[in-house]
Amino acid sequence: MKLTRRMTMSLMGATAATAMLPSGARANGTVHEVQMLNRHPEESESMVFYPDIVEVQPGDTIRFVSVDNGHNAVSYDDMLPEGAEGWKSRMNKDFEVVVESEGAYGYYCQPHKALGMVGLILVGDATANYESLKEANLRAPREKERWEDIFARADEIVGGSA
Ligand SMILES: [Cu+2]
Repeated sequence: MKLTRRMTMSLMGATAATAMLPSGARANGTVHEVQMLNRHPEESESMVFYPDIVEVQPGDTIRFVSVDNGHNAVSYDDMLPEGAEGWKSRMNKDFEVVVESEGAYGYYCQPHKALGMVGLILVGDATANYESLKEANLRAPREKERWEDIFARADEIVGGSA
């Protein structure tokens, strides 16, 4: 059987990608780690996801790493792209979610939501629902404050790609 150049390339690509991944991981997509921490490594903030903004591609994996105990990661019901599934991880456990839908995803730590332990995932071109996240229902002042800070930084990213 004769292989076309394109077939050969895709076979090689598949082999290389599979070889680099740990067993059980998806064949496609990159894994991005988000640490759940009691203290920010560089700033004087406590109870943080680090980094609190990640830019990824559809099919990538977000791995929440339980570096410090007492945290989890839960998606906001009103901060998801249309059709995307939410998640809720167990306390004190590492957790992985594969983000398939393009758009913006907001999430929080259940015990520290009111303290502003929140984060944002931008998947591909996030413009479809990004602005709608700003209308989400936030109750705690510290939670609002952290989101304002995140949006100020994310505006640069989302605006820049439009
Ligand atoms: Cu927490």
